[in-house]
Amino acid sequence: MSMMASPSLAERYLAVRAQTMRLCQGLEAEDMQVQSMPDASPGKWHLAHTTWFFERFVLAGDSRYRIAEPDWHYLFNSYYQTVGPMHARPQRGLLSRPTLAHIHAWRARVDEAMATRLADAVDPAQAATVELGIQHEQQHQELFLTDILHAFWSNPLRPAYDAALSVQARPCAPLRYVPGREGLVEIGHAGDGFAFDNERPRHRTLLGPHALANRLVSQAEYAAFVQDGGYRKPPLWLSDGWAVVQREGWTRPLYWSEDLTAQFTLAGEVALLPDAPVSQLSFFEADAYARWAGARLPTEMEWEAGAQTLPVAGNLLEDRPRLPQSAVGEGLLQMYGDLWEWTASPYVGYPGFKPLPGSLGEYNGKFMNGQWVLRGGSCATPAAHIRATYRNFFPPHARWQFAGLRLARDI
Ligand code: AVJ
Ligand code: FE
Repeated sequence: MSMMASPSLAERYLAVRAQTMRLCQGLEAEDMQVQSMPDASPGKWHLAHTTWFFERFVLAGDSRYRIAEPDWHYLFNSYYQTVGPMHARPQRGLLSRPTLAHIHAWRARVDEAMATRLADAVDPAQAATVELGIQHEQQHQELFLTDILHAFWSNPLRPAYDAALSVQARPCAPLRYVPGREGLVEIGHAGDGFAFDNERPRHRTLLGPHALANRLVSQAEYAAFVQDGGYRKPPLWLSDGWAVVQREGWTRPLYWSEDLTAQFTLAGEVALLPDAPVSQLSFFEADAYARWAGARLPTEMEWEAGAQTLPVAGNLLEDRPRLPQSAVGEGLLQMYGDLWEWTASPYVGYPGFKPLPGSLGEYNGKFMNGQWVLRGGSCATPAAHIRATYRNFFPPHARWQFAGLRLARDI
């Protein structure tokens, strides 16, 4: 039996902050400045916003701590209306000042103050806010990678985030359907471990007879949909999805080349990998593919019931990200890691949902309209951050995330 104590809050705080810095390795100040579209943020902004979160929600309540740059709170508040006004999201790329060096210095100062603070006894409410800040920083680690990938894709030189990343083309398991649980099942988070408010309360839900595909949809399978004219057949699409296809001229996944031979990844431009999962899809594309394949997307309840008994293991972020991999093995594969999975479920509160009290109640609850739930985490999701009950969410047209799909069907 291991005699190692679990890491303290202070140790986990510092480890997660250091992990953010590891993701910056190889990036230049210019890379960190780019905002390639209104929905994406500059890398520099992610570094500052996560720091703001700790300064505003933890340190600001401490009379021994001095906020050196109160004006920065306007710049790096994301969407907390009850905290105060904020700089417009689409204009984050205009913030050449403070410089990247200033933001690094701010991070160091906040880390020092946090370490001092966490060396003393912290009351449970403060500890919960620090924990939320840690989980928040982990969410932004994924968003950082997602946005830098989009920024590099937007540059005609198509620079690689990490040219040394291994690109493997290995075969994946044949597509199989695994029957899921039926009847009343419990989903949602209960107990002591961390969970966001949107994962609670644990409650019962009714599942019909269904089966989940054993793995994610592959690039070869998705290419067959494209070649079959999938993006030109209105009956395959939801009405709003078809409108986006028309308006934006979608003909293939966001990062695929027009001739369907290449894709843009964190390793730069590489060949399509037929057996690796198709990624950077919107809900609309995932839904249309499922219809074309004679299947459907799983509901989030079906997904969670399938994942509940599996160990949380897969291609998740440890030190540096790896590309999504092909799936090998038996049973349900890739439930965790590789890519987030779009579900058929709209993002709404569970029965009895209560947002956190105060300003942090703005964290998740106010986004519960017009978005869809994704499950399972991706190659950019920190391994210590994901669990069976975790609910990610994005609008149905969003297609720059590390997101793909798994098929499901009624049986
Ligand atoms: C759950 C990924 C949709 O991107 O706004 C970051 C995560 N929440 N800061 C988002 C989040 C607060 C959130 N998503
Ligand atoms: Fe945030």
